[in-house]
Amino acid sequence: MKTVIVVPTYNESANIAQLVKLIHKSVPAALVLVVDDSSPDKTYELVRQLKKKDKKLHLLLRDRAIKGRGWAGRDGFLKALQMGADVVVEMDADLSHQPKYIPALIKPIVMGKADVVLGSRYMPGGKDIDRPFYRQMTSNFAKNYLKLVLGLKADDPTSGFRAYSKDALARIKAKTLTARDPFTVSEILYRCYRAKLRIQETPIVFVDRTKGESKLQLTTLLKYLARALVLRLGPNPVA
Ligand SMILES: Nc1nc2c(ncn2[C@@H]2O[C@H](COP(=O)(O)OP(=O)(O)OP(=O)(O)O)[C@@H](O)[C@H]2O)c(=O)[nH]1
Ligand SMILES: [Mg+2]
Repeated sequence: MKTVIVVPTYNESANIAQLVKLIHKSVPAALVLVVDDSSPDKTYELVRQLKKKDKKLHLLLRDRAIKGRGWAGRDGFLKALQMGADVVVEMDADLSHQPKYIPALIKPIVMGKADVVLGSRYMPGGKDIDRPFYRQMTSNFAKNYLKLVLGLKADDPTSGFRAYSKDALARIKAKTLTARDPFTVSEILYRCYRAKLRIQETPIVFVDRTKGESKLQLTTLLKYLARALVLRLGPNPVA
């Protein structure tokens, strides 16, 4: 089974080399596809350099004018399928998602027991970083709200560390994913539920980024809550 690890990047030059190294260590046979939106810090240049000595490293360079975590992920999925992937993993580049968990994420799919596996911070064995109290409240509320509004049963519906089978990406019509930004994780999971895919979770310990800058703002999070409602009230996206 061919595995492709999709890593969307925007200004991750401080992290990408270390991440690629750790991915190879954890899953030596897997290919890594960095999807960079022409980062101002030239993350893509660094990847180009690394690629010269690393046949398992690939780069999908997108125009900055269409930048976005969601669209980058979607284009990464499509490219991974073109590359012949049977299993596609998506993870952040900032080392919050530790590559050592990749084998546990892909195993249920390889064994034919799941279509989608979520790396979960909120199940026994999993852990979120120690955030300030208000941040914990927000993420807890967001999680429960999404579960209620979208009917999701997962412990960690907003986790961005996930594995999908090739068939899962076809069933959710990855090509037609609309969310340009990080709301994409909710849109995708909702589609997985509507497509009645087999979803499993495996515990992960989430580590706070130590290098590079955060891109998520509180106001954005509030907008997501409204968008979840719109998604739920709209037509079945996988019909
Ligand atoms: N290609 C691409 N990647 C992006 C974009 N925005 C964010 N990313 C990447 O998506 C991943 C998650 O983004 P983060 O900024 O870490 O978001 P976060 O984890 O919610 O925030 P932090 O608290 O800073 O970790 C990282 O690998 C980013 O580099 C974008 O517009 N385009
Ligand atoms: Mg992050």
